[in-house]
Amino acid sequence: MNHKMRVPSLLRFTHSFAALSLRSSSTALRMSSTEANTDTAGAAKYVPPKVWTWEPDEGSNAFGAVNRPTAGARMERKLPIGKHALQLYSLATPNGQKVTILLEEMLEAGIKEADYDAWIVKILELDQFGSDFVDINPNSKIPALMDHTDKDKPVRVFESGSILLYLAEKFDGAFLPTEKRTEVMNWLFWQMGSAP
Ligand SMILES: N[C@@H](CCC(=O)N[C@@H](CS)C(=O)NCC(=O)O)C(=O)O
Repeated sequence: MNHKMRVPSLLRFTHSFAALSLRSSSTALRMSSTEANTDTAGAAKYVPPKVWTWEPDEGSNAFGAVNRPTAGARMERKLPIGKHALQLYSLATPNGQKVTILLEEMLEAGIKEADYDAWIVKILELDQFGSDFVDINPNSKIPALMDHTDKDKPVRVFESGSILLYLAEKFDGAFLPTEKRTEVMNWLFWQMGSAP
């Protein structure tokens, strides 16, 4: 292979690419200075205040009362505990369904210990901010799981991916085969990071 021939042509390519990028970034700069106060549709742009203060927005949409710049329990509230070791606090959203689908698959595969009690957490009624729930998931999001297998040391599990992995490792075998562990992890992390 003739490296002498290839290097200059690669350099030429890099130089023209750099020139092109410079041209487009200076165009972008020119645009941003002339059109700083409006967006492409001509609407007024949001200009961040120098010091941001939170303005409560309880009514503009369904999530107005949910989102706040603070964390922690908003009220004292006990969670029910049923008869099984696994207590699931969740809702049938895509994030919630991942866990119930796995638990049901496990039960279907004959893993009796995977039986669980499921309790609905109504996020639009702000159940996720109750004190017992926040003790399980400090981020106030469903799904959340408590494992009471060891009554003296119950285990809290939050984040749907973490719950899936916890269950797959607890009931080892079919759902996390050793020889395919990396491939399973690839898809687990893919769905957490990329799936809708
Ligand atoms: N990364 C989290 C996301 C969980 C999540 O976004 N849960 C939503 C429902 S699907 C929730 O509880 N929202 C309530 C809130 O944000 O206050 C997970 O995978 O568990």
